[in-house]
Amino acid sequence: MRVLVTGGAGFIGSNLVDALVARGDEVVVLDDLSTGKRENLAAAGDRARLIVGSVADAEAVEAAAAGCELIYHEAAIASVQRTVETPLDTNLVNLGGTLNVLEAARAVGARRVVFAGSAATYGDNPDMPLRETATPRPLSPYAIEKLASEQYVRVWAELFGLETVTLRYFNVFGPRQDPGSPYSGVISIFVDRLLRGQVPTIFGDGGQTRDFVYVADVVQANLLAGTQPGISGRVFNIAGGGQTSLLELYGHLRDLIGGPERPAFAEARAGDIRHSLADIAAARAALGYAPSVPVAVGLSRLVDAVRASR
Ligand code: UD2
Repeated sequence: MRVLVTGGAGFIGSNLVDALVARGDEVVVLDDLSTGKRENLAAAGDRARLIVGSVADAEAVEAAAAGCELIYHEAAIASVQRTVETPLDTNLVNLGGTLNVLEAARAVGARRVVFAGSAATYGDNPDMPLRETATPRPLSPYAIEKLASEQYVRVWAELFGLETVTLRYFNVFGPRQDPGSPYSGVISIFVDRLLRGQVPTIFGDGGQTRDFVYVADVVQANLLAGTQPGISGRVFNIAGGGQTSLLELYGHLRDLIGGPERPAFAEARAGDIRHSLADIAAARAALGYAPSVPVAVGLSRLVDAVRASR
């Protein structure tokens, strides 16, 4: 089948593209290469066709979607910081882009749209483990853009009979995640620093926890969400379903790479959430999702991949 992946040259998108190509799909990628990279599509070869364009451009989205049965909408400005600094711009991409994708899906007669939502929509909701029914408490423009997108996605299923699914990603890590900004995923930053012989910095006391999920499991969830019948209009947490503290994380990476016994410590980040843990029962029951890569194994695979690429 022909599948569109917006943001398909990015971290999560390109890992998904590889899996779609491997199962024999013909893949169209729409990516403006603002953070995505052409080389992320090298492994996919000519079974993935890259169209350079933005999801904020309705015509480009519709052209890319032509003939596609299934659409994965992974494109977004993922930097929370940028959404705080320039919300008018990021809203055009993160919310306007979602609406463009839904309208393009309708125009070309696509069967289903799978949307990349975010755990950011929960904000500082303390009801751990977080269930999809927990009250959203967005704390940033980014979280609002993802939450409002989810609502469009759900309502488009009700209004127009398009099949739609939202996957709320927790802290995703793995190969191709860019460590380039201070707000990049903590695992990408720590691996990069340790491999360069530098000392990573933990913000706060390191007792904060996250529900890390290896990108291959996020890909698994997407493949299931693209095909499973009877799930239209629903929202699912996609996470590992466990908690890892930053101190534990540092310990795992030190075992794999080496480095000083203790990392550096700096003041906790303003607005940092203390704990995050997903309830993944809904994804297990309705999608058949079962995370298969424990954090320690994912870290080892990531370190091997980053070493191989240097
Ligand atoms: C994640 C998402 C973000 C948003 C948010 C919602 C990522 C990369 N970010 O932010 O987009 O959805 O969840 O809650 O998935 N840290 C350090 N040292 C570093 C970098 C980070 O100690 O060099 C800490 C940081 O203060 C935090 C933890 O590591 O306590 C995780 O940070 P993160 O930026 O990877 O992800 P998070 O959960 O803040």
